[in-house]
Amino acid sequence: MTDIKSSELILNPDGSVYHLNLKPEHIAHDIIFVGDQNRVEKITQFFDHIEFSTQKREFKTQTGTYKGKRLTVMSTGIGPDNIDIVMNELDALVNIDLVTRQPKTELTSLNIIRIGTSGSLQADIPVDSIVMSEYGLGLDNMLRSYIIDSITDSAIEDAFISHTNWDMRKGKPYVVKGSEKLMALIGSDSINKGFTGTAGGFYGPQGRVLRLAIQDTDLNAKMDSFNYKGTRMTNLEMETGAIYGLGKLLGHETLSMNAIIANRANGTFSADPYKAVDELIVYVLNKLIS
Ligand code: R1P
Repeated sequence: MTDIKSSELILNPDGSVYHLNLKPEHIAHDIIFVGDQNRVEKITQFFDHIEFSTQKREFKTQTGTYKGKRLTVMSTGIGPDNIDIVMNELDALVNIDLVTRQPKTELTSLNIIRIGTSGSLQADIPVDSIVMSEYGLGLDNMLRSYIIDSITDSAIEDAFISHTNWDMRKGKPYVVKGSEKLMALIGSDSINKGFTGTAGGFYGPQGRVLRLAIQDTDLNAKMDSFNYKGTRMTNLEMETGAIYGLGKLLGHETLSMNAIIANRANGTFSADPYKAVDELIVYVLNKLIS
């Protein structure tokens, strides 16, 4: 096989991958994603010790141990475009020999758990609660640059397109399920589950109107009422669908856990969003060592 060219797999002078600034030895097998770079230390403050830290742009990484378990915490910044960078470079760290520039024959599957913030779409999923994303429902188009038909659920996609009368000029929504292995490890009966909508932007793409008119003012109401065989839309954010899609394509286990800090259905926002996130962090860390 020909080598992956320097222009395609870009390495820094020290041999680390271009955006993440990481070498293979810097990452654990279990990885926590957060959006906000300031959330990395909110997690690693609980660690026994930190062995490695780096940051380039919005991508901050720390690796250490929590109660003896080696974990990496990494900020992805905002949006599916950043997830394309993070997932591909993380995968390169474990599944491409960075010296020979050849894909490895024996592949490694990482466990990747996102601890994110999100807006609920249902009045009965209040602020400060937790949502586990059973499915990512991607309203962004990033994933469609790849060949995704084998990992997406076309029956749910068709039902969503029909229910929302989706304008296909915005691109075709995609649906990917999260890791059943990680859902079994991290989930519990008291946690809300459902479809997490992943938008390619924060305002118009999530139905927010400031000064610009949007293409479909009823979209959030239509998403609220979408129900596929008993599974409904729970929340809206900007990374889960892309993480699930690239995780499945690359062979990694992925799960997204969401602290609900806004309720779009009744217009409320958490009085203490940091507390909701802190509680989710402690919950996930303890599940990871269970
Ligand atoms: C928007 O404010 C950001 O917050 C949410 C969205 O997905 C988006 O990234 O998640 P994080 O708090 O994890 O960044």
